[in-house]
Amino acid sequence: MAPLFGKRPDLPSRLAARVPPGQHVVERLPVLQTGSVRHLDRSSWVLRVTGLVDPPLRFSLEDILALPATSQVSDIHCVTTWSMLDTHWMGVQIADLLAGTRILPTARHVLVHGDRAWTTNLPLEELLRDDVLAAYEYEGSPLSDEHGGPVRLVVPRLYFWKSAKWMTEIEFMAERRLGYWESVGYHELGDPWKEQRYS
Ligand SMILES: Nc1nc2c(c(=O)[nH]1)N[C@H]1C(S)=C(S)[C@@H](COP(=O)(O)O)O[C@H]1N2
Ligand SMILES: [Mo]
Repeated sequence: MAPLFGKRPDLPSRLAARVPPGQHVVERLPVLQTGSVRHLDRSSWVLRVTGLVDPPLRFSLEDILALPATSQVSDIHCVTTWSMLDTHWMGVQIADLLAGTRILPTARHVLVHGDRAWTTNLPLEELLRDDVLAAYEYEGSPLSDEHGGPVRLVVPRLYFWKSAKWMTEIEFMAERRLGYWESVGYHELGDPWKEQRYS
């Protein structure tokens, strides 16, 4: 008997192999955040790259749009057990974003800041993977407020709470500092294939 997958009981087995343990597939990307959806003014928004980098960087949305663009199809896995397959994103790979600076050898961790003090932490090597994007388009349209526009992080290999919406700062640090969910018991890494939901 074929296993059932929540809202997609018809899921063919070649797709089922892409769904981590304990997850079910949804057809639309839910909208989730702490508090309400933010609206950031596109003309005054800036992204800062701070901490253990030389020099620090500061990007307007125009600056981001002028960097080399990468489009990518990713599977997204939320710790609340939904997964969405084949999401389409356009944005800037982290290597392209950081081309104008040098990460100091003492940097080991990053804290990614969203709007209003919301943060999430990542080990440096997870940020530097080539499937991590500073994304500004979702499914062919500019990223909406609901999904974190103008620019959000997309970290497909980890549970979706690592993908900071309304991104305003990427801070490089020597020591780990826990983000919003990590500090209340979510796993510090959050690998969906290892079901690293809570610590
Ligand atoms: N700034 C910010 N980013 C955030 C969050 C948040 O509360 N604030 N929530 C995270 C969580 S828990 C999830 S599941 C995803 C949801 O993204 P979506 O609304 O585009 O589906 O955003 C992540 N990024
Ligand atoms: Mo989430």
